[in-house]
Amino acid sequence: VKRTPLIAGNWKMNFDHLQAIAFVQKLAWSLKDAQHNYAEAEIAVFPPFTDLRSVQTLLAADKLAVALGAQDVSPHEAGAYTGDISAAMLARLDTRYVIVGHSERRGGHGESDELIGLKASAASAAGMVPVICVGETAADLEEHGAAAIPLRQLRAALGKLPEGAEFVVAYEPVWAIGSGDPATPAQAEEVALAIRELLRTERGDAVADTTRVLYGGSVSSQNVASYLKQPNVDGALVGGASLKVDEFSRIAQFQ
Ligand code: G2H
Repeated sequence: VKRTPLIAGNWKMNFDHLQAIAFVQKLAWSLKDAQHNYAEAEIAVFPPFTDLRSVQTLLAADKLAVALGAQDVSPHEAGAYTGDISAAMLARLDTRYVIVGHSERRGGHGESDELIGLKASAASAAGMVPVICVGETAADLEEHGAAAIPLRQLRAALGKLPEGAEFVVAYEPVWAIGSGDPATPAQAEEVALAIRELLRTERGDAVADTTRVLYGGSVSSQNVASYLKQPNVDGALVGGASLKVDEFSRIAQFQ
């Protein structure tokens, strides 16, 4: 089964809306210069909430084949949730993807497996595709091995996500994030394969064969191709290296 690779740039808390506009314009030129073959990979950027409107407008005007993603979403539909952003609000901005369960939210904001499942479900109900992040810490790795914690996290999220919902899984070992010490391609493949096997048991062959499993954690233009070569790795969630136009553009042309 052929899965279209997804190259996702997670900007985290970087770029105000003016910087975002400048970045996306440069990215558009860079990708056009390179005559990037969009059919081969899907590219998405995940700006902070305050930049989404500006980036949406630019992407629409430029007819650029770059999808828009958000970094988080409220599990609630609407109402008295100060500081939250609803899935409907994001969907109205042509947001296609929503990251849920990034380790910086699991760790830094105490988000539970259950909450992350509810967020995935809210995104899906609004017509978007959740990018469910899973990954083990260095201590987890030592105690349980690589796959156990990611699989527990994914199983919990799937428990809240209705059958038939499209989703993406991003395997991001916490010890590899922003550390410059990425997982080896073989390590990424081992967990990606375990994830796909879990999808097969939980959701059946069609979902297991078509769902994209990304690797994230210190991905760069130097190493991206080595991950994409793995049979069960279908793309990358890129943080630090997605903030430099030329570097992200090279990553997007990983072939
Ligand atoms: C992992 C990744 C993007 P970085 O958080 O989600 O960040 O590429 O900086 O390790």
